[in-house]
Amino acid sequence: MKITAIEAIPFNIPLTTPTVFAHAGIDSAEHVLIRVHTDDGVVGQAEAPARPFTYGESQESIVKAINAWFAPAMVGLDPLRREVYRDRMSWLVHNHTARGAVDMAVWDVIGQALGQPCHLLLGGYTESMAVAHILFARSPEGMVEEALELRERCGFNTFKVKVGKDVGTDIRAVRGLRAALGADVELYVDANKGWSADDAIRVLPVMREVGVTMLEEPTPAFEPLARRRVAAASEIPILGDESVTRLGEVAREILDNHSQLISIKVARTGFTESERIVGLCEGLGVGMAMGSQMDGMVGTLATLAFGAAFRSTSLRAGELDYFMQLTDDLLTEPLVVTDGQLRVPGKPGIGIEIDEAKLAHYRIDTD
Ligand code: MUC
Ligand code: MG
Repeated sequence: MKITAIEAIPFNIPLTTPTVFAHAGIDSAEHVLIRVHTDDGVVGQAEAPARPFTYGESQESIVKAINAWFAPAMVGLDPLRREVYRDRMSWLVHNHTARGAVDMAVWDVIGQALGQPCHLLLGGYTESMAVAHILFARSPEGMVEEALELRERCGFNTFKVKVGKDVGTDIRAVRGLRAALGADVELYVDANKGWSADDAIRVLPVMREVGVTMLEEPTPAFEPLARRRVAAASEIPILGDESVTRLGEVAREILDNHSQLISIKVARTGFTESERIVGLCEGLGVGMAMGSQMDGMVGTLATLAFGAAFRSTSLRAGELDYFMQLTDDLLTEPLVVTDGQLRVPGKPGIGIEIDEAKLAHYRIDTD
């Protein structure tokens, strides 16, 4: 089998309400659907989300990276030769989600060609994962209301609380959530680099008091002394996210002891590099959580396939419900979180079945 073409289709889906977090936010899901075509008719798919605040990518830059650099490097290759295409794509710096999506779409080709789901090809540890719901920045009362409503409706037991805009609001939010949800619910926080080291150290006693289990990216990713101070002061493990966008950064963060847990986002490291990150973390005794690059349903299926494949990535609840913030999506069968869990569909490849009418409606590259 040979890769014959790679398509990059930008599409926009409005959100129900704008997503806001410490340093940025989005009003609509601006993503690119990647399709890897092969000479025997199998088409692999994946989603690249444009997240300029983390990777500097836009829909336009993703389409450009695919058309100008990644597609020419891949066309003519046997999709099983993952080390060859990894090598051929490695000269280009950045372009994380464009590269990640190409990699996952090739895995989708392989799964479909073999008639096997990707989570089985990768490891096949489990068929479902617990889902963590992300509470984006709004009033503390609004967060409490949302958490109670979603726990009732979808059975969530784990909540990630967006903090990092204002320390006073952050404290009211975590205290309010703990009081409303009780002791059995897991709470962790993500500051998206929004705190200074002083802010982080100031809120630590409150985070301990309310039983926060992880502090995600508390301070700016590339301020080593601030990170060292916070890591030294914190009994709560720090979960690296924006600071660990590729394998070498994961190694550096762990060796510097700035992060004691690693967020794996397949949107940025695909399946091939994410597998290496899993091996590195396991070998060093560092835990992982499956993060969301604010994935739509297509991206969520990929995160789920990878997370369910390994014991170490399925131990913690994965961030697998951002699609609920979108007014619509592209799959023929929408994903539903039940009893706080999402089940792997079990279809060959990643299991992505696109509703072509919806894609035609939301794509922005046609008149
Ligand atoms: C998250 O919760 O980690 C926000 C910025 C980013 O890079 O990812 C998100 C989602
Ligand atoms: Mg994060």
